Amino acid sequence: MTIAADPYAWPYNGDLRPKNTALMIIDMQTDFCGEGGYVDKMGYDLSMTQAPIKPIKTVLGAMRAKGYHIIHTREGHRPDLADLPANKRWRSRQIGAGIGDPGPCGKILVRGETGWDIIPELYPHDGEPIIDKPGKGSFYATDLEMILRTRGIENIILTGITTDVCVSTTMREGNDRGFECLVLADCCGATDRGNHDAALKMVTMQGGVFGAVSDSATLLAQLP
Ligand code: C5J
Repeated sequence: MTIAADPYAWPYNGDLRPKNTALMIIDMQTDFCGEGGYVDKMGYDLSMTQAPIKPIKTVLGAMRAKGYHIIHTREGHRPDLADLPANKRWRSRQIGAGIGDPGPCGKILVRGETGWDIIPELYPHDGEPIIDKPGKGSFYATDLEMILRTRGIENIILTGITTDVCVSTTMREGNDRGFECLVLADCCGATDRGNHDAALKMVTMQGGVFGAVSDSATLLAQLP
């Protein structure tokens, strides 16, 4: 069982089952795709980070129905900001969206605030793990790897925002740990079209240096 993908039919070994495969939905938070959130405050075009909402919703519904593992992530910091590196805060203030500072959706990227939470359209169901992470990668300073290994998950299908930052970092981290990764191009979005395209192209080099790239229509047509 495989999904048509670039540069190879994924997964590499044809072992694709609900029990060994997870859909990861990365950082679909108001702060990254909603009005008044972090990305909006930085002045970027929200339409690019909102574009994947619909295709993710369709994939999520199909994979839930077939019994695949579903895992969500949120980027954010403790309310006391003890896990916010000074340079991360400084840089965000340079662009007018200081992490931890008040905004229209509460304190930017702070756990418990309105802007930090996952958007209602894609809100997790009970029993679906949510990984709260302080950085861009979903493995760093979280229990994601332990959850994946405990559940016997070998394959990860990546979706979410942003393609070039948190999705790409998570894919690289997962790939280095031996997980077989697939990213769905139309289920991701970036704050810049060129960066979105480049992040996907990078995956396809060297025979699939981080895994493979497909899209939601192909997945939905071929998912066992
Ligand atoms: C960023 C993310 N772009 N979720 N975070 O800072 O990609």
